[in-house]
Amino acid sequence: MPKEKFYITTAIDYPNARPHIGHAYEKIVADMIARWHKQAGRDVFFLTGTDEHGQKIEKTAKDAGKPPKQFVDELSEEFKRMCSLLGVEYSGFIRTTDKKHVKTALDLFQKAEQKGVIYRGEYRGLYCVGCEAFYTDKDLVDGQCPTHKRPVEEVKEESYFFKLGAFQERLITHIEQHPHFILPEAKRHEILNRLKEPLRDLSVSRTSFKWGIPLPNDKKHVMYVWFDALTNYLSGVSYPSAKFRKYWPADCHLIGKDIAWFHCVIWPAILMAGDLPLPRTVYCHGHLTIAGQKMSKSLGNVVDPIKVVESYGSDPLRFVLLRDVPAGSDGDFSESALIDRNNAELADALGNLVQRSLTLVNKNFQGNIPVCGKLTEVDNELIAHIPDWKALDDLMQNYRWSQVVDQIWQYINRCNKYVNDTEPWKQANDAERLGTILYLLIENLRIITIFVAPIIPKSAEKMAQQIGLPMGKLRDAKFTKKTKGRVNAPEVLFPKFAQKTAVASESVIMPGPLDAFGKLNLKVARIIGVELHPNADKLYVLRLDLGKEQRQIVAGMREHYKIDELEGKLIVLVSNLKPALLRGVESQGMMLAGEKDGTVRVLEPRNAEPGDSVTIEGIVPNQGQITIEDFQKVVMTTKNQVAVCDGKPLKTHAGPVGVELGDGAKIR
Ligand code: ME8
Repeated sequence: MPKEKFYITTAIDYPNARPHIGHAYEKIVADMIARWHKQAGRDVFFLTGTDEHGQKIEKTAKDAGKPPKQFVDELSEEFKRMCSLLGVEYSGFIRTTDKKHVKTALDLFQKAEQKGVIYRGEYRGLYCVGCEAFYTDKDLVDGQCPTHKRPVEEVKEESYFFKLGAFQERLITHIEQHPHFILPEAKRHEILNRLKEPLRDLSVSRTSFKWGIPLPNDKKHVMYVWFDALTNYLSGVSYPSAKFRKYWPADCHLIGKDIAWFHCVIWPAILMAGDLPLPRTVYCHGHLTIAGQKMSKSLGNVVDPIKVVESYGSDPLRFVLLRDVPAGSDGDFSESALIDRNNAELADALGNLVQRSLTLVNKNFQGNIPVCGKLTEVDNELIAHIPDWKALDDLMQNYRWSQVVDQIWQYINRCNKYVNDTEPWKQANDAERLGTILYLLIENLRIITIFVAPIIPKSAEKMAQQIGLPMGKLRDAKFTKKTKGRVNAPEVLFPKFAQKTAVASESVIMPGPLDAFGKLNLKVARIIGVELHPNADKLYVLRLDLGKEQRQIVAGMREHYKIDELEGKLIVLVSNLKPALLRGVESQGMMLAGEKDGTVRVLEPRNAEPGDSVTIEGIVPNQGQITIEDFQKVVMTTKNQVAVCDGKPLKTHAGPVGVELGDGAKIR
């Protein structure tokens, strides 16, 4: 019999910044589901990737001073690296700049045109660049984008439209007739409710930017990013090849709650227009918050999953996210919860069970798995607690992974109780009884290893190696009396971590001071002219020489320096700060100075030349422009009369940058 197939996809992430822990969460859940189905013997295809076109990417690449393709090439690699570090074993990684993807997106667009559901018209709308989406007045909160809380742009342009409304009735019928099409249930109700309102046609092309797939018959238009992005689920399995026919329709699109509408309404309509079958389930997971707050760049609380893995390893992170965030709900991530879960449930419960069992087998039976003797009541009770893999599989097929994780850990705890109840260390005089107890422990560890493998794959592999038995499939996760073999010496599976204070712990995983410093481009400049600001009595207007160019800046130095003290001085300029008008005079950058107890002194890059770079060892100056908010996140101070960030000196090639102030001055 051919194997049953299971095709699961995640959202494809925007590579406009490095991956954050929300991205990691989704990939970890998908990986657990995929691994589970593989262990159940199914033929699994697990697709993930990056969503690389659109105005937002075009703009971010431009700000970073890079061509868009080079920009996404670099960041897409970071998403792959994140997967590899997390033990996320995808079968395919699709990029929307891949040739095969572009071909698929165009093919589907043409199919819809041929069906007569695409027409040319004029678009008027309120566009949020952050969401890559249009809003109506009704959607806005205080006149701003409901997600990004910033103003939307009124846009008017020629556009192609997709007749979304033509599919409304079919969509409603499909959702009503397929209770598993949208999960969790609450999301299904929400979508059905929204579908009571008539659907407006969807604008599916843009002329206002270039970074996208040009339309085949009208090249001044590029395809709207969502039409392009959604078709990744087809191109990722090589539409329209035999592989595509094998895996399509997808069994599960696992996505975040914010993009449910695109997946539950727009995507099925596009598929209907292309005469393609609909996915079986769109599962909308919740979002992670960080210590109770929404993650955002402006709050500076974006957690980098790569840093978490570097500090704790991938399995503790996978475990805490699968254990603590209930399936389908929002959940919180904190480093202290990770440490707690790791110490209690990985190290104390599971690690200790393995350690105790293997030590006893090595000590009493020279490592040979003993023979199973007569079973007593306490043994049979333990056996009765072994979860039925078919029941767990049923839960997994219904995306109830939290319940599965919970039942597995209840079982692990039950095994620990068995050790405490039977006290094998007191049975040294009864070799048969001791053998039976230890047999039961090893046999249960064999089964536990199978169950935990999708959750903590790297540790499960180590467990199998220590127990000396090959990793089984799900159908092997049942008690037998026939297991034979030799165990190896136990090694620590889960090191324990000390709980830290909240502040110290944040510095491990939150972006550190040097991340903010990395945004700066600091240059040495010579002051070649000083004038009084015409409209402000605390400000000077300074003319600067930067070697290859000259600039003008406005500086609040009149209370601290006389004109002749500044003329000819070498200073440090934040050269990539967005120019701003200060009381009517343009300032093209900002000069750095320290302040302590009311005394202000400028940073002095002694013996350097105008135009030289000022940086910290190992940090490459940023080529893109920054805002004043970016600058305000940088924390710099003074130590031994030298300017420092995170304890490291700011330097030119001629040496450290001095400041004539005591330690701990504030540099701005
Ligand atoms: O939406 N917690 O990309 P994206 C959990 N390119 N998940 C989160 C999260 C959080 N705090 N923040 C975001 C896009 N996500 C589109 C998708 S699919 C054809 C195109 C989830 O990088 C989010 O819900 O903004 C989404 O599922 C995924 O991360 C990618 O988000």
